[in-house]
Amino acid sequence: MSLLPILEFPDPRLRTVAKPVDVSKVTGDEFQALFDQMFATMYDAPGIGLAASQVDVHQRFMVIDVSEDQSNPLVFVNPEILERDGEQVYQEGCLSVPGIFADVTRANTIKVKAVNRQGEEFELDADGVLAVCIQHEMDHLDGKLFVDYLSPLKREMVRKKLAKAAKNK
Ligand code: GNR
Ligand code: NI
Repeated sequence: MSLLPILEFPDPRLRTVAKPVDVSKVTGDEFQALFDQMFATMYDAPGIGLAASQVDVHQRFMVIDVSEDQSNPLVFVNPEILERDGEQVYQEGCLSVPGIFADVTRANTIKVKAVNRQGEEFELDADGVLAVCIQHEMDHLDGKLFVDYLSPLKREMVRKKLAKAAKNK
C-alpha cells in the first residue's frame, strides 16, 4: 500500500474549501482505494484522523480511528454537524503542523451525519477525543487549521518554529 504525501502548513493548498462528494461514486474503485490509502497514511504517521484536504484531494471526506489498536476505522463522507453541546479543551496536534501542540476549545459533544464507505447515511453521537477529532477534520475540509484558533502572537511563534525546522531538513 503506497502512502500519500501530507501537505504541511503554510502550504496554501491547505486553505482550499473542499467540494461535496458525489455520493453515487463512493462505492467505486477510486474512492475505495483512496480510503485505503488514507487509512494506511494515517496509521503510518501515526495519527488518529486524516482529512482529504491534507493529501491534496479537495473533496469533503475524512478517515478517523481513535482506537488504540486500529480496530475502529471510520469514514465520513459529506459530514455535517447536526447538534453541538458544551465545551472541552484538548491539546491538539496536526499532521500538517508537525511538532506543534496547543490547547483548543471545541464542543464537548456533537451529533454528526455523514455517509460511510458503503455509501450509506449514518448518524453518530460523539464525545471526548472522537468529538475533537471530527471537528478538527471538518475544519480541514473548510481550509481551517487548529493554529487559526491561537492568538496572533502564538501563531507567529508557530510559523517561525516551522520555518526554522524546514530550513534544517
Ligand atoms: O493525529 C492527530 N491527533 C490529534 C490530536 C489531538 C487533536 C486532533 C488530532 S488530529 C491529528 C491528525 C490530523 O492532523 N488530522 O487532521
Ligand atoms: Ni489535522
